[in-house]
Amino acid sequence: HYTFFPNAPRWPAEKTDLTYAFLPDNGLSDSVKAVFSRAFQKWAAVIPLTFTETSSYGSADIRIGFYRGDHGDGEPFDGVLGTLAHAFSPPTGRLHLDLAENWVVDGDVTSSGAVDLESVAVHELGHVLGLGHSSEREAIMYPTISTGTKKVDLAGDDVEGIQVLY
Ligand code: TQI
Ligand code: ZN
Ligand code: ZN
Repeated sequence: HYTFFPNAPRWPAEKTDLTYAFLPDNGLSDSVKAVFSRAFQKWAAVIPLTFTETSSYGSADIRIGFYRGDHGDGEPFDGVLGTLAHAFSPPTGRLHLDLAENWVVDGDVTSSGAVDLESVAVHELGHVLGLGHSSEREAIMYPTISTGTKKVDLAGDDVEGIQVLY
């Protein structure tokens, strides 16, 4: 079953068109940006919110960046595997990924230690929107994923949870 963060924070009701931006320093490829675009659309398909990329990082609602080790928010990354990424509850909009991972973008995720970017992006966006972890193994918001796995489609439980919030 789905959960929320304590006190069920969500993006404010009057804010239905959210913007997102990528950390300019990362110089991300179009294929990485396309993965996030697809991940946003999974959620946008089931709730009345839209997500639009903006180039003004400073004023974006949701800020996405890859960082290594200690990056100043008290939640340092730990190198290969362990923590892959984290996101903060609404309306913070921070989504950080560990630069040290062997990220796979649209590719073969079965090689050892590979982490599928889209699977992690869909999961972290669930946190950005206000979902906590689910007890259902099929859910995107289930707290673990096997390495070498791709899981990018929302389960009924994810949809129910996000539709309760929005
Ligand atoms: N990162 C944890 C996660 O996103 C960080 C975390 C732990 C967290 N508890 C939290 C974030 C509570 C918000 C609220 O769950 S992780 C997976 C999964 C991670 C794990 O690196 O362990 C995914 C990131 F589910 F696959 F194991 C993304 Cl998809
Ligand atoms: Zn961080
Ligand atoms: Zn999580």
